Amino acid sequence: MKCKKTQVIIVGSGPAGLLLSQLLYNEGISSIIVDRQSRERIEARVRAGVLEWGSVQALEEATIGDRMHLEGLPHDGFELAFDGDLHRIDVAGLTGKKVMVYGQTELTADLISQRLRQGCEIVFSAEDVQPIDVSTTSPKLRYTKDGESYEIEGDYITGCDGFHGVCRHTIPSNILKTYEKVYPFGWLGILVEKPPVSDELIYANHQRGFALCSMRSKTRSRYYIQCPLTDKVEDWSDKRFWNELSLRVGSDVSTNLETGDSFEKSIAPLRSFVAEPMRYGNMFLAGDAAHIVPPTGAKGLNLAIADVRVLSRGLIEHYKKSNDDYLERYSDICLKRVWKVERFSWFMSTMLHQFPEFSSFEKRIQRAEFDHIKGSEIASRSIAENYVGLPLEM
Ligand code: RFL
Ligand code: PHB
Repeated sequence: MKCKKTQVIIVGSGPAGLLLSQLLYNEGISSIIVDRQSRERIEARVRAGVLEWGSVQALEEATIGDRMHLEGLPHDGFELAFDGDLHRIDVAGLTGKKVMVYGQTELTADLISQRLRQGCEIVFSAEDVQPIDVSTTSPKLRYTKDGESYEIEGDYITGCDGFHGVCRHTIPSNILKTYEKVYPFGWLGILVEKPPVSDELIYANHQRGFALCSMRSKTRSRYYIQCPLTDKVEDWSDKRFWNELSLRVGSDVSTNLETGDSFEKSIAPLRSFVAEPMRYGNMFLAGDAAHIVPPTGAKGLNLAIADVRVLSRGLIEHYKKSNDDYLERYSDICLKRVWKVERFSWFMSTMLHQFPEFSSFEKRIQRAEFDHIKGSEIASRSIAENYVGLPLEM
C-alpha cells in the first residue's frame, strides 16, 4: 500500500470538492481530491445553469470568476407562466441583485484546470474509495487505482461525493437522520445549438406538465419538460420534444422558438433530501452528499457553494487561528439555510408541476398561488429574494 499525507482529504471532484480545495489553497492549506470518475466524464456532465449573486461573489473571491464574467449572462429576472399567462419576477428591481447564467459544466472545467495548474493532486478514476477512522483525529481515505492500493492520511476528511457517494454512509445509523421526498416525475432536458426563445428563463406550469426554457449562452439553449419516471430518452425524438415544449409554453412564447437537433438529452429524477448532522467526528459532508433539492429553484449548485464557504472558513480559522468555533457550528449554520432552500425548492416544484395525485382542489390552489404572486409585489419579492439567494449567516 502506498501512503500519502495532506491536511484536508476531499472526496469528490464536483463543484463542492473543487471549490473547497481552491479556497483552502488560497490560504496555504493543502488538500488531495479523489474522485471515482474520469476527468472526461466529470467535464461532460450537464447539470445546473444559474448562479446566485452570493455564489458569483464567492467564485470571484476564490479567483475563479474570470471566464464566468466573460462568458456568463447576468439576468435581471425570469418569467413564471401558468397555462400561457405570464408574470415576470423582476429580481433586480425587487432585490437590487442579479443572477448569473453560467453552466456548471463550465465552472467545473474552470476549477479542474486551475487546481491542476496550481499543482493540486486530483486522483481521477479511483476505485473502492473508502473513508476510514473518520471519527478520530487522523481520518484516512483508501482507494485503488490501476491495480495499486493507496492510503491518504489527513487531519480532516470532507465528503463532497454527491448523493450516491460513500462518505455519508460511514455515519452510524443511530446518529444520521435523513428526510426525503421523492417526486412522481422527472425532467427530460435537452441542449441545442440555437438562440434561446427568450432573453430570460421561463418556468411554465401547463395542464400537460411543467416546462422550463433556459440557456447556456446567446447561441445555446437548454430546455426541460416534466415527464413520467417510466419514460426513456429513446421515447423522446427531438420532434416529439419540440411539439410538447411548444404546447406547454403557449403560442406567445413558442412563435419565437428556434428548434433544431439536440446534442444532449437526459432524464433526471426529482428529489428533496436532507441528512443531519453534516459532521461526524473529523468528517464533514458538503453539497449533494448532504442534501438534494429538486431543480425548480436552481439551488443545488448554489447550496453546494454555500456549504463550502462555511466549511472553508471553519478550516481556515482552525489552521490559521486555532479557532474551532466555525467548525463546531458548521452543521448548524448550514442546515438552517439548507432547510429554507429546501422549502423554496419544494414550493416552486409544487406550484409548477402536474402531480398525478392532485385533486381538482389542489390544482385550483396551484393556480391561486400563481395569481397571488402575480397580484402581489410582496409575494413576488419573496420569490425574488429566494431566487437571488438568501444571505449566508455565519
Ligand atoms: P456532484 O456534482 O454530484 O459531485 C460529486 C462528485 O463525487 C464523485 N463521487 C465519488 N468520488 C469518489 N468516491 C465515490 N464513492 C464517489 N461517489 C461520487 C462524483 O463522481 C462527482 O464527481 O456534487 P456537488 O459537488 O455537491 O455539487 C452539487 C451539484 O452538482 C448539484 O447540486 C446540481 O448539479 C444539482 N442538479 C441541478 N441543479 C440545478 O440547480 N439545476 C439543474 O438543472 C440541475 N440538474 C442536477 C441536475 C443534479 C443531477 N444529478 C446529481 C444526478 C441534473 C442531474 C442529473
Ligand atoms: C438550467 O439551465 O439547467 C437550469 C436553469 C434553472 C433551473 C434549473 C436548471 O431552475
